Amino acid sequence: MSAAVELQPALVADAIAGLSATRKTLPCKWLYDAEGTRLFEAITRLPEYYPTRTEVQILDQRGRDIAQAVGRGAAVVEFGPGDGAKAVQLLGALQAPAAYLPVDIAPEWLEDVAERVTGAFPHLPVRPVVADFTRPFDLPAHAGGSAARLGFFSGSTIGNFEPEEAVAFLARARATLGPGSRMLLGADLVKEVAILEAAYDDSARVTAAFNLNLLARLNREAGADFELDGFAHAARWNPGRERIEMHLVARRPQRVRLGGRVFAFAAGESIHTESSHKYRPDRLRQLAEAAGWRQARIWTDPEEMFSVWLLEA
Ligand code: AVJ
Repeated sequence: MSAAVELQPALVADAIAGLSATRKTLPCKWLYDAEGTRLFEAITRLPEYYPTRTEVQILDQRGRDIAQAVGRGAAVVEFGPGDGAKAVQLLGALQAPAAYLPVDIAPEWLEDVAERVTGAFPHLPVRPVVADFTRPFDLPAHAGGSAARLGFFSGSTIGNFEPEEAVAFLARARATLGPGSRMLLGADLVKEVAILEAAYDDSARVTAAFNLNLLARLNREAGADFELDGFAHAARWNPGRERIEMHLVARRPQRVRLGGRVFAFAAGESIHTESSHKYRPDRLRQLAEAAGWRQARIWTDPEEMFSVWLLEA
């Protein structure tokens, strides 16, 4: 029996829009289907991919200091909890957290996260919130009671937004979390180009597989006919915008069908699939302030690879 995978109208629409542009592009959120999520988790364990382990190290080594700065009884609202491992780490460090509210667009994931956190903290109220946090949303009324809210946005996912989008996200998060709230934010820092490029072009080629999986997904869920060996993964540092860009570069001229259209590629033409902005602390502080937040604290690892910020509304 052939696996009848349903076409995803939103994916088809985004792909048509992105591939019709002069500089072809696809939104990075589509990288995370089941296979993409599995590959991303493998990326976080690669020797070259320092962000996850460095952030975990900061949360671990500075946990007491972070807990003191946050204070007792915070209701933690996590934007994009992943597998929930960092939530368990943070909740374990905080003093008497009042509740945990993971926010994600994928309900199946939220159930796994809720189970994991409840397994670790059986008495902690856990209230999953199904929402796309790249758009405005409200928390359920009374979620977390009257406890002060602590937003948690880890992994430098903030870097996947354009800077203007990052400001818009931070401003919306401030409104969603409400008066007197705080935000714990993980952000990757500008560093030597060789380290950055290796982190996004690893020698085991896991990141290449992660990027190319997007084309396989378009074939499965958007009815496209990409030849997977027709494209190569590339990770490039853009010095003007201080960001790593992932591209899928056509190895030869080709035509691809998708959604009843044909898209032509010249040899060397690329699809821009993700930007991962790296920040200098001054610049991120500006963006946070433009969104109405004040920096209360900033923690980094000894080599200043990664940063964790406590922002106050
Ligand atoms: C989604 C921000 C955690 O940009 O570093 C990893 C995604 N892309 N390797 C990042 C990613 C390629 C990652 N984050």
